[in-house]
Amino acid sequence: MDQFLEIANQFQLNSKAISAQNNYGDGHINDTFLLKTESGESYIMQKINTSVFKNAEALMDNVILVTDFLKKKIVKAGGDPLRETLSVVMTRDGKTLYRNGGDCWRVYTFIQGAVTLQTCENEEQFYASACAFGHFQKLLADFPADTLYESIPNFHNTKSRYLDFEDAVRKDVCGRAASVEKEIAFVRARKDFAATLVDMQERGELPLRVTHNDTKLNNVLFDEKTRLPLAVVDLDTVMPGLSVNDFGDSIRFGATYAAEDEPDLSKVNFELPLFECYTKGFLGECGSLMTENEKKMLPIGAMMMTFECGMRFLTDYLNGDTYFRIHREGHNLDRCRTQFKLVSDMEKSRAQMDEIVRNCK
Ligand code: ADP
Ligand code: GN1
Ligand code: MG
Repeated sequence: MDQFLEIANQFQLNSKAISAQNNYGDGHINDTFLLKTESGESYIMQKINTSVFKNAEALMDNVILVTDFLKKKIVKAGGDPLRETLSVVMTRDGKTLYRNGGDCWRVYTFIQGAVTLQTCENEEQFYASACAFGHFQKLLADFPADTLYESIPNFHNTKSRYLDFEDAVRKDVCGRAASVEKEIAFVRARKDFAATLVDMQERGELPLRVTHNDTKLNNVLFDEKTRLPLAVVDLDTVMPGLSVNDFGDSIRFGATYAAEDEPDLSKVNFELPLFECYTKGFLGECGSLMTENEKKMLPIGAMMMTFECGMRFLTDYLNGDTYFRIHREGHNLDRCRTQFKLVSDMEKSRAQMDEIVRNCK
């Protein structure tokens, strides 16, 4: 504890940090702490996972560029720049990060009076999250993409994710491949599908935009009282990407009432009404910026992100759980299975998904 307080006090807090609560939130990559100070303020302190984010300084430059840009737009629209996006707290010597041995730390001011959801509770909230991510996309439509560092190269390149998966099967470092033959076959049967969006982007049929790239429901803060969306957080992967993938990653996580790691697959069902209200909210905010191709490919974006994420969980399971934080034996396999169940459901609902998108345009 003392060690964490010592780190916290390297930052320009309003007063001395007196407690640091670990495991705040439910992220799989960084370590999040809730700080409290002598004068009663709260802050979010994070240990950045530097094996995932290779250049944390460049990553923080991105966060500053994006949040400065957003703050100007928020002020123009009459909003509150301290609650509607993240605010970085600098170290005492004016840096965005504090390095301590091999570890790398940052601090954000705590956005008060907000809640996050770990699973979707109802259609209204999912609709609200769609408006938040759609609005985020709209606000960043004129952000200069070439000023951004690519924090994780090939992040949503599903083709290269497929090659990583085959590599993990071939190496089978933990001897787990034999026990997941069914899941391996599921991925292999969709090898051509994996290339669909990457190929379209390479052919110029889908534009690169500045996207969030990690549009999980728990990366939106909702106002505790009004339940309206307040801020989009977790800006580590804001970089050029596909709009359909931002749409799709939200559907993957939120268009079901089950948790991402639900072990009982009978509870994991893709919910078309949730898909419909997300589509309405997202297109309502940024549909006018999107091309016809982008809109047409929204259902594929949903299937792609769900498939990709399941494949990443399986790859990590085969590699010995070195990327995503796990809390129990077989956790990544459980996560993989929920994703593949959702992909199967979506494949069966494809015609209805297309119809919903057509009706929302
Ligand atoms: P990870 O990269 O591990 O997902 P996040 O940046 O998403 O970490 O933070 C984890 C959780 O902490 C979020 O889901 C949200 O609930 C909460 N959180 C993050 N930043 C803030 C903030 N500035 N104010 C209030 N809560 C925050
Ligand atoms: C990770 O950091 P977090 O938990 O918001 C991952 C996403 C996955 C997600 C699956 C940098 O997101 O890509 O979709 O887990 N982030 C990174 O829940 O790999
Ligand atoms: Mg997060």
